[in-house]
Amino acid sequence: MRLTSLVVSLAAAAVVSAQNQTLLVNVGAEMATSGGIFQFIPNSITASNGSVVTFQFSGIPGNHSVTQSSFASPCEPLAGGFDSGWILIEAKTTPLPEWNLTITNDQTPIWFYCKQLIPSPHCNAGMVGVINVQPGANSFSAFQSKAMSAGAPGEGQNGLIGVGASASAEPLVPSGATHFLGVSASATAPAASGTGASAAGSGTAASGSTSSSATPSSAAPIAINLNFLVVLVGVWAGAAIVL
Ligand SMILES: *[C@@H]1O[C@H](CO)[C@@H](O)[C@H](O)[C@H]1NC(C)=O
Ligand SMILES: *[C@@H]1O[C@H](CO)[C@@H](O)[C@H](O)[C@H]1NC(C)=O
Ligand SMILES: *[C@@H]1O[C@H](CO)[C@@H](O)[C@H](O)[C@H]1NC(C)=O
Ligand SMILES: *[C@@H]1O[C@H](CO)[C@@H](O)[C@H](O)[C@H]1NC(C)=O
Ligand SMILES: [Cu+2]
Repeated sequence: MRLTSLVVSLAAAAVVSAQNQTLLVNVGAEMATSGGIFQFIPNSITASNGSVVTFQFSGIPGNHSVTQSSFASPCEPLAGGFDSGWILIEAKTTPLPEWNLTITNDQTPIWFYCKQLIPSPHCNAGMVGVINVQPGANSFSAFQSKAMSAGAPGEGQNGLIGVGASASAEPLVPSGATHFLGVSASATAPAASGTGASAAGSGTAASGSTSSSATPSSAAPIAINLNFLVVLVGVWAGAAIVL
């Protein structure tokens, strides 16, 4: 009986850790918020493959972006990176503007910044964040320090598909908010290590289908195995009760 409850709790823990998470990141804050308006809250999260990170543009008034960069160049758009474009929100809307990114590779850090220059560059004020930071020298605080001493943020426009995370749709922009897209970054963006993907708008069919189809096919067997485990444990628990 003791063994059975141990097995049940272990299986329950495994199921919880394998489930896709839904995570919320606030984009921008208010004057009164500790740390000021130029920040992502939280600015460092962990998210496994298949998890959805909801970027909610809740800093009002605000005019921010969620733009993928790299540790090496914190305030420059990453070639083949994701980019929400700017969302201007002057007064509260219902719902708030939001943009969902689904994690496609949780094994490598996903760095991002806000590319807004008005009234002063947000990235250089420290408006940066990371998903899945790893132990070592490339910490969030090292990244933020580099951002604050970097040159003016890159404004080039990337699309929905990123490196390690992608969106399946443009941001939700309710009436009362405004969406701005810049000029394509494909001609100027620095190269991403290990990817030849071009940085373009939502029409990047080739890189998009490659990176988004990889995850479901590798994740599906895990889900099936876990379901099987749960059934198996249920049968064991049932047997233990009968005995
Ligand atoms: C979790 O994410 C994977 C990969 O995107 C997907 O195939 C699966 O359906 C998701 N599971 C749930 C419960 O949402
Ligand atoms: C919002 O940002 C966009 C892109 O930088 C800019 O074109 C627009 O003028 C800004 N609007 C306000 C009110 O700051
Ligand atoms: C998440 O997906 C990426 C890309 O397919 C893969 O390399 C990585 O191993 C996956 N992570 C886990 C924990 O399976
Ligand atoms: C973002 O994802 C969350 C959780 O899956 C969902 O409830 C919400 O409707 C999505 N928002 C958009 C704009 O797709
Ligand atoms: Cu900003």
